Amino acid sequence: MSKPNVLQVGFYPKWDQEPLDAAFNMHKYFEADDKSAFLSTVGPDIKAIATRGELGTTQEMLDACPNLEIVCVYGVGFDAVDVDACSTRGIHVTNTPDVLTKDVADLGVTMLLAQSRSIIGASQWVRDGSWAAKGLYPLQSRVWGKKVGILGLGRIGYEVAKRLSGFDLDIAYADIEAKEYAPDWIFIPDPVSLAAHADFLVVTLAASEKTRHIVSKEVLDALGPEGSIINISRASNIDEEALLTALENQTIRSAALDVFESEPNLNPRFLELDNVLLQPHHASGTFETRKEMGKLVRDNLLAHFAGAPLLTKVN
Ligand code: 8YV
Repeated sequence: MSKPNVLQVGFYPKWDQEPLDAAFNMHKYFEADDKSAFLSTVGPDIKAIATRGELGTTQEMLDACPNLEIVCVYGVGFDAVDVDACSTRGIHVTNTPDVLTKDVADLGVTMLLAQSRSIIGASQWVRDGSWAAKGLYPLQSRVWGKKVGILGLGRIGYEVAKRLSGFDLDIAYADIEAKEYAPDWIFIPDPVSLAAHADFLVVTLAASEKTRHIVSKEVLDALGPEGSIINISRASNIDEEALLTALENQTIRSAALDVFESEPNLNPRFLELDNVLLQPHHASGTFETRKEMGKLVRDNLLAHFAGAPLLTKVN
């Protein structure tokens, strides 16, 4: 039997690419110079799309692949896939939940600590000789004892809260309803009130049209000049223009960000700021987790073409 044709939207490491190439005809969209011409040529034969969380699918891809049966996302976030359009056309969508939760939480906590204790700036102070030339590094605000607001207490938010309570921080959270697995944490459902309460606002919300710019100018104003924001979710959850203005005017203290609206090409205003920690969307980027994510993409594809139940269905 011939191998199913799969449209591969982005790069995968060789430990994923080799088994994918062995089981499927992988058509590498990201390597094509003329993407539209490539889609017109291979589209009618495509049965599956394998994509990455931040890349998702475009309308052009869905339209060019009339025989598409399944979209497999290498990532937990599927906001870049039009799931409703897929459901209407009877196309399955899968993602890679759970396997990445703790790595994403680890990076969020690391970013919070690194930014608030100025780890990058202090390292630079040592490296460039400032320590010897200028003396002691400027003092920073204490972390422990402060208040954290977790915006979205899902799997990742929960792991962030659990870790931060170990740093003697007070935890509050917003979500659509109070969670029974968070008995000691304060439930403040309104994002503006959560920001007003918090010294650190950690954004861990799954992104959708409904959560777009949920961190608005009003939320940033409520966070205030002593407040910091950490985003390990999606850029669309924050009004980036309002965030840049708040950082430039120091109406919030600082930000630590793993995601950006036009990533990987950031708004250059970010690069001018010394009160922001910038990370290249790599919260799930460990060998162990990325291998498990790749395996889930593959196992969902294999299950689909074997007529077996999908492992991690979205729709
Ligand atoms: C990945 C992610 O960086 O899981 C997600 O939603 O954003 C990340 O794990 C990305 O999907 C890998 O391409």
